[in-house]
Amino acid sequence: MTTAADYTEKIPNNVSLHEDRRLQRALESWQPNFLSWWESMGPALPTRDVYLRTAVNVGRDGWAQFGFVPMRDYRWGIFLAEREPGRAIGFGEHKGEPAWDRVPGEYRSDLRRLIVVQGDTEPASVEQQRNLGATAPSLYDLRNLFQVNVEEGRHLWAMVYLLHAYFGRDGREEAEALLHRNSGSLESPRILGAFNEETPDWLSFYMFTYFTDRDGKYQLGTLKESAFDPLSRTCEFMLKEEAHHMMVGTTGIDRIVERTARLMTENDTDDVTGHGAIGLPVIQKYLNFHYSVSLDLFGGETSTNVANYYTAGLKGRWLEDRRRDDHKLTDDAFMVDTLTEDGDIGQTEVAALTGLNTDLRREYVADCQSGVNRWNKILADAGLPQRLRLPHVAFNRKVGAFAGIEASPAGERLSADDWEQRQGEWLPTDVDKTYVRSLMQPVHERGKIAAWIAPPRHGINGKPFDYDYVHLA
Ligand code: BYC
Repeated sequence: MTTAADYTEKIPNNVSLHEDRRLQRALESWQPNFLSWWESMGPALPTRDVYLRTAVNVGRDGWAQFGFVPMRDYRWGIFLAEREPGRAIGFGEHKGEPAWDRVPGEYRSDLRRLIVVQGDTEPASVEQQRNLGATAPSLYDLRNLFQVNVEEGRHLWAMVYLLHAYFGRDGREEAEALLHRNSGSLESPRILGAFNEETPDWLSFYMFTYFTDRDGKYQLGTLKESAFDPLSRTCEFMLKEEAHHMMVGTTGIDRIVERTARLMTENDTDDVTGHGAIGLPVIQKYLNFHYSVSLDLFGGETSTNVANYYTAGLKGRWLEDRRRDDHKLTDDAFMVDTLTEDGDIGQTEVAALTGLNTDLRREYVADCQSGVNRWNKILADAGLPQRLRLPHVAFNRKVGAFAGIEASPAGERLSADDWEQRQGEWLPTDVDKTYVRSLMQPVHERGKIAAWIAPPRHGINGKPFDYDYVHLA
């Protein structure tokens, strides 16, 4: 296998697709369905072409090319990271055995489930972001939105390739179903909660790319450890693209906080609504919402599913090879968040294997905190005393140990009545959402930017901020 993509083929790939005519034909017959899904559910704003990155190689250097591409002609390809010769399974009961090139019969349905769940999130996010182009704060931001969208489309291709190549007829059926479920649909919604929420404005978009894409980073990190080598290699390459999505979220919120802080200090006020910006309390509420729905994406605090996935070698831990233990965990214990017998929010010790969702979530929480620290530094540097915070893990949860209770962002348990009365202090209200939406007026003029966000420090691929990143139709 070479690392470079073959762009002479209908479906660019580095998996020698031409050597397997049946698979090639099957994927070529899925391709028009993907394209019609993209036309009807992908970015709604008509464009002529967009300055986009396209993956061309999976090697360390020069893996992507930049250029103007009509989005419909984007070359969605199939790329697996280079094979690591002699790769051995790193954890679970098969630790030390050679990694698998095929799917072992006994793990077929679990592996398919993991791949389908992963695959389902990718088109879901494109659907959620479909209408954002109409209100982009600048051409730079518009281009980043489209970059994220086309790459999520490619990540769908990555999972569809695995389904077609390794799961026969049920794999092909699952690949079709990935295009039929839709975000927010009542009849056939997307599988995971956060992917049925709306992304109606750009504050939500940046929060989503910060918090929800970051779940993607951590889940892909665990699947990269998988004993099933094609899954491992595809996730490794997806993580490379994912870094840009993280950057979009992190710097997007940086820039909103920066703009708000500047207007607060210049005008000596906490209330920036009169200046067309987003006040810190509203930013905090959006943060609370997106963080808490993203915590739900890790599943329950304790889970037999995750224990089974780990033991079987299907899904590892974040940075598995840096952990200093036996990588089997059969005799280990782990503290997880729980509701105690008295109904208090506390912790309890469980078998380490069943606590692995909590283990991953903790890595994620620490990473989320680093963004909050960055935004607080922007506030501190502006001489402001206000700070943003991550809410408590029990706040606004719909999955896991705290799904049945209500808690404040500080982690105090609340009665249903208290929650009803006070949730508007912590989650975006209709008034907040209407205000944020009122700010979402498109700025599609080269070099210009909306009043509620600061310009970025750097453009894309060495280009300036005022580059014509998108040519509208
Ligand atoms: N909503 O044993 P449990 C990304 C289900 S994001 C609805 O507690 P488990 C991206 C669960 O499926 C990354 N249902 O947890 C980001 C199970 O159902 P079954 C996506 C939920 O199974 C931005 C039952 O509840 N990738 O890439 O250990 C843009 C009991 O579950 C939810 C993955 O998630 C929920 N929030 O963990 C674009 C990786 N949570 O099986 C892309 C693959 C749980 O009993 N998925 N349930 O019918 C997994 O590893 C696991 O399925 C989960 C759940 C982490 C999702």
